[in-house]
Amino acid sequence: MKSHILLSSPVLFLAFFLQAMSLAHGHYSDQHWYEPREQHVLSAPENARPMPSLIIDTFQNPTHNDLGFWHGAGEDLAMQYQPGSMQLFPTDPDQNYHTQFETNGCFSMIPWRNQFLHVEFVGTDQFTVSLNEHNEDCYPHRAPFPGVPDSIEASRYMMKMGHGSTGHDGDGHEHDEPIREEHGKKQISKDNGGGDEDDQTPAAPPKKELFIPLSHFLINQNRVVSVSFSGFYTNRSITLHRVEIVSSVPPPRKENNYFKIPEKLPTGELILRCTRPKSFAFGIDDGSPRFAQEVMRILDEENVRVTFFAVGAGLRDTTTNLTRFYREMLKKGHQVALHSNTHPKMEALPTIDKIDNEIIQAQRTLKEQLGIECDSNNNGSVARGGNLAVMHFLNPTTVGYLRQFIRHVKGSGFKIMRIDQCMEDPDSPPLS
Ligand SMILES: *[C@@H]1O[C@H](CO)[C@@H](O)[C@H](O)[C@H]1NC(C)=O
Ligand SMILES: *[C@@H]1O[C@H](CO)[C@@H](O)[C@H](O)[C@H]1NC(C)=O
Ligand SMILES: CC(=O)N[C@H]1CO[C@H](CO)[C@@H](O)[C@@H]1O
Repeated sequence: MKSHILLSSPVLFLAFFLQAMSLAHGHYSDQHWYEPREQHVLSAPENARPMPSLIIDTFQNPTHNDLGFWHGAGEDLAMQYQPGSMQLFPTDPDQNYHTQFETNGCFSMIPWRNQFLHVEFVGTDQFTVSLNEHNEDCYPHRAPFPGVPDSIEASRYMMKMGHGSTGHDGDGHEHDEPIREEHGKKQISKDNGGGDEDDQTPAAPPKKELFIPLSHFLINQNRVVSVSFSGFYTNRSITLHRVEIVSSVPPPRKENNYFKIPEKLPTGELILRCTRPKSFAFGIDDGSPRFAQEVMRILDEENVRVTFFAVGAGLRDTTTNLTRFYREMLKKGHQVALHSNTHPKMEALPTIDKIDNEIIQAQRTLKEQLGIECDSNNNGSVARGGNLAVMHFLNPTTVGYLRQFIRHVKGSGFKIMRIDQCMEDPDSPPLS
């Protein structure tokens, strides 16, 4: 059967013209405009896999992807670049690697919304893949930047190649499922200008592939900023070779263990902003007991209500006095909310049960100790549009800034309130 495939092309309206910007610790430099591609029709040869619709990154450059935009690490992720690949050496689930669709505005993923994110890599599959939404203004100097991500567990979307499918080296595969060069990949690399056809390096570790329907990423696909890799459960390395959008996935076959796209698992909504106009809220996380009374005094004197996120284990430890502190804060009209049981990095926990337990134990403790039923920022962020601040009271510096920060926010014309109030939760108490 002969098929003709129409590739939709991005039509980009670049409404924002800005200078250099930075994301976390990564630096953007030497930026390029994304050149809209020409609309073209391709005819695919019989039985060929459809040509890729959009190649995002084949790691031909250490700082830019194939679209001409920045790729690099957030946080302190160690990396090693080689032409054609980027090896990541994660030590922490919060570290992340981004490859951007657009630098100076929002990228619309709508033309590809029925297609698939395809990633080729070598190494562990214990990580998450995120599609990151830009902020409402499509402006990197407005907070929050980036906006919300939706994250997907890579391991669920792996195309696992079967053993013995081509069988010249028997079945002695101790480690991870090998993916053979013969399946699918070569057709994709042709688009790259070929070049590695006789690259038969026998020691090269097998490449792995994953396919994620873009529809599984529940973000506003009209304003996408990047694809990122994060949530590293282990410290085993990952070598990225190719990130692209493709129009189809290989059909289920014996060789790929009858690969089938899994169901989308529900993901929570990540909230980075207050909704009430001119509101501003402090979420104050775990703190050190020795600063608690000072925080209380500042909040009393400044007459603001905040939301505390309490860690269960700290409440159960009577030497911290935190249960008495939070009881008093509740009486004063502050909100106390859940901040896990022992404050681990959730994505680093080995099982879903362990993650659930962190929440369940903390819910139990908040109920027992405080009778509550549970269902990063700085001053510059206010000017940039941020209105939801995460605070701690763990060291004198943050506590020292608290009053100054409150006054700066008030002075900027915001009303400070609890998070449930700034999110206009119908169950929140009226503003005082
Ligand atoms: C990586 O993790 C393993 C166990 O999970 C540990 O033994 C090893 O020391 C870690 N290596 C680094 C560099 O953190
Ligand atoms: C413990 O917290 C309560 C409530 O805030 C406070 O009245 C009391 O002085 C605190 N005790 C110590 C030792 O800090
Ligand atoms: C503590 C701190 O960083 N303060 C700064 C916050 O930003 C304002 C300008 O928006 C500066 O004036 C403060 O010094």
